Amino acid sequence: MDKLAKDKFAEQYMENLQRITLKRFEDTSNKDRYDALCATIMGLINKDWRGTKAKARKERKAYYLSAEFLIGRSLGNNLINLGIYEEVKDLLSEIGIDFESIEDYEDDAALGNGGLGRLAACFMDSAASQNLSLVGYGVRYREGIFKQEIEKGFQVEHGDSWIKDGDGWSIRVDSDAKIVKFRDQQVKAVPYDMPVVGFENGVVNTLRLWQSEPFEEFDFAKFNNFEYDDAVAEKNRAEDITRVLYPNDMQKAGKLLRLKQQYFFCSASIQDMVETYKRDFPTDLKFEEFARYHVIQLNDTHPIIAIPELIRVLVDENGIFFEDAFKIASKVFAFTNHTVLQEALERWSEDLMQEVSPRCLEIIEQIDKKLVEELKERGFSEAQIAPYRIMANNTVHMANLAIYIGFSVNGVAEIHSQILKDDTFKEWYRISSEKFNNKTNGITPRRWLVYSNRELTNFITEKLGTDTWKNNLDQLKGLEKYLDDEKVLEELWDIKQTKKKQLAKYILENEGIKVDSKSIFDIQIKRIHEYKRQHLNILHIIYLYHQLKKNPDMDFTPTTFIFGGKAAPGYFRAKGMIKLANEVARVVNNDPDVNKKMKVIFVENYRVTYAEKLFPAADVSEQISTAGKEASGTGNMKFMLNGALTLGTLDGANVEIFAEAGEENNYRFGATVEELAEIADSYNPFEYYSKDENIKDVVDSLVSGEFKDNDTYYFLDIYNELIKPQNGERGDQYYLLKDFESYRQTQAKLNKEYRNKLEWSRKCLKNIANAGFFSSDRTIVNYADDIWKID
Ligand code: GPK
Repeated sequence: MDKLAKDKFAEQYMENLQRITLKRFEDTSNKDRYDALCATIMGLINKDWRGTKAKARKERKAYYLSAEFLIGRSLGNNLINLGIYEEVKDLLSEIGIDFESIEDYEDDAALGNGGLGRLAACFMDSAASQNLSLVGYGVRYREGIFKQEIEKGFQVEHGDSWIKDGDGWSIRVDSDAKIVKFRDQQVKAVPYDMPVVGFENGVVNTLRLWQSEPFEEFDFAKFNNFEYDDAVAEKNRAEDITRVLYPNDMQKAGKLLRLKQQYFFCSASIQDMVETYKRDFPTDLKFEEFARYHVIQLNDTHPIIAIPELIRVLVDENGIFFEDAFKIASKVFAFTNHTVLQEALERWSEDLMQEVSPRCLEIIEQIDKKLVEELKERGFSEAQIAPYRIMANNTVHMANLAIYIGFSVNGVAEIHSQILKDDTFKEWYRISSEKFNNKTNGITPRRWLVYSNRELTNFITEKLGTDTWKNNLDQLKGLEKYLDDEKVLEELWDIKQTKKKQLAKYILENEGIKVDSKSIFDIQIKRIHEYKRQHLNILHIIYLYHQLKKNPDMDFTPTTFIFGGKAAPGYFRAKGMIKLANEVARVVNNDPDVNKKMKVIFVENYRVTYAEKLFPAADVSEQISTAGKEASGTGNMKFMLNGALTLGTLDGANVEIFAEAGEENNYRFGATVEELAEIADSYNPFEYYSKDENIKDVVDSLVSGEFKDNDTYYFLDIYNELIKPQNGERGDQYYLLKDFESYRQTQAKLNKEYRNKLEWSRKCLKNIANAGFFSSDRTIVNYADDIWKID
């Protein structure tokens, strides 16, 4: 900003502050000051926003349909992308406002569960930054993911009404409201548009989130008739649809309300596209050309109902023949899969589908019929057709619908996309191999480095002699010339120390525990899940604890083990894992024999804003999922970019991280997908338990009374799962005991090697220098070039 722009910004800010509050400056609260800053920024970007919209009119655009956008805070990120972060901070400080205290006023927009939702947010940032016309469509949940409190070591869930004090980053567009018709109910879908500011390029894209509302706020006739309850019932029923985000990731909810949410936002979005198309091409309207202007990326199975909805709108409301509508749809839709876990692949019962939209169900039946005819024509038998069926046993198989109609099916990392072809969707791959492709995930370097690690950002800019790397992340490769420069390696080490001290301070303030910032920061932050194996990490901590108890002078580099993550409220075992982490933390942290050498922290309410402090401070990135189960992971990339070394299995994007940065610069352990496939039928965890003393010791400690679960049977449940067959399945579904020894040895190796500061720092630099591939700028350009065909 030049002097003029700065003065103008300051003037606008003061004007907004006064207009919003009617108060004297001295009397304004932090909340007032935060609100005024939002308003000023919204004013500043308004022209670019309108400009971007105008330019993209009548152009081919991509639409990202996603039930989740895990945005976090917007203030800092928007200022960074506008290129005015430092200036605004200084400017505020000149008028006596501390930026950080007003920044803390912003609630996270936590409209997602984890990786899938955060990926959508990173994609929006990258598309705008790469000047790509991408419109995001989603749900404006009034309640985001629950707030997690840890009480006595247990997770307790609380509501997250993030917009109760207003929402400075949205514009309500009443004129674009739609009517969504369910079998038994009609509601208004009101769009709230959020700006997506591109990185220093004048582009502002749009994320449009739909909120459900009644047609009439209040039924006065009923009220006058003394039917008070009925008067508000209809309003509540309408608002219920977007009331709350379902807090399970990787698990189909199977609930009517959830399907209603999906149909709600998909119907509104499809109507929006069709209406806009008709408005933009009033005279020369040709629906055959709809696919020339629209490509819709379906973020997992949740928005797949958009397919029958598009066909419905074309056929029923625009007089198109079914066959033609089908053809249009098959050029418009592309599908991304995010998991191979069967429990996440949505299948809806016909009854529920009927409850939500009988017409869509009819269309799905028609599509299934067409599929069956086609396959019969190709000589497939009934039995051969079965795995392809979109409707079978009174259920609708959403993934099959998307793969049949869609022109593209992609996984989110090389290994994952291969498993889709070999296993999950192998039948489809046999007949439609051309649809299958990979798009390895990425993360936006603006939020995950420039914003959250100012120190490392400055270091990189100084070393590269330019800051053009911020949207050309491959340039980080240039850092390799410092791999043997001891001074630079020390500088990098010191930056990590700074970030660790900052985190230690934050942890003391928020968790009330003092940690040694000189210790190794070993961090596992992600949703709590058996396949992610936080309990492998915990069992190993118990092992170390017992070793240190026996031998306090053991050769061991002090380590702080940090966990963070939420469990789905109905996921018993995951909640047990949280209790176990907290209980081990309590025992270890309070044991004076060991607590100078190790500490265990479970951070409360892990979320985007906490993540921004954790990633930059990590020495070790725990990516220890069972090989083949983690589709990609994206936290692994955030750690890498911030100079942490990966302790991980050959799973998801870890494989590509090892390939880019060199396995020798990270810590790989554990069985591979192939090795696990080989032993799948013969694996006997009990053998590992009885033959390996270390394993026996830690597994037994789950039920010995050393760690207390307050009679919830959480720990017994974990114990049983590890060594006993469970309803017909063998124990240890996720091969913890199989991988334990390999994990133990690899931990021991890194624990030793950490002491060689220069060598460690060299590995960190090597990782940072090779993190360029994991920019979501690269991912989004891959989508744009290969799938969307937009420039
Ligand atoms: C996958 F299927 C799902 C889901 O429902 N939620 C979710 O967050 C994650 N994911 C994968 O588990 C990660 O491996 C992946 O990196 C992320 O989606 C983004 O693709």
